[in-house]
Amino acid sequence: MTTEMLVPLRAALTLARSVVMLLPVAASSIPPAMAAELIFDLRIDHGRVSDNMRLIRVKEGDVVTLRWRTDQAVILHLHGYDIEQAIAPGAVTELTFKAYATGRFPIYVHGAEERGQTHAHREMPLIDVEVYPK
Ligand SMILES: [Cu+2]
Repeated sequence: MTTEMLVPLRAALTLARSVVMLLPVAASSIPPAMAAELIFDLRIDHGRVSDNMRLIRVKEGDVVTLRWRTDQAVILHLHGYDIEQAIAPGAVTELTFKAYATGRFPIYVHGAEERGQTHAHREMPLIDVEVYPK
């Protein structure tokens, strides 16, 4: 091997070493859970959401936005997280929450008589949100 070939090789090794030393710093700046911001578009027609959108699956820590359209004014209730959101026709209404709790959380359409945290629903949930551990 000639000296002319050794010089670029040594430069490459030095560069490789400095890249390796930088890696731990770069890795620590990446969030460990890789939480995502997720958006789901949902449409209510006659009090129902189409079957293929009736189950929303996310991971713990995700920031979830449900973008609602509806043909009639309703109040939605995300059980467990206990978020109520009124939605009306002619607009897109966003319901955003951070999925900090794992489990299955139904969203029901509320009538005037269904208020507060503890109540039963006779009908099926509009959709279910499933939050999986990270
Ligand atoms: Cu409810």
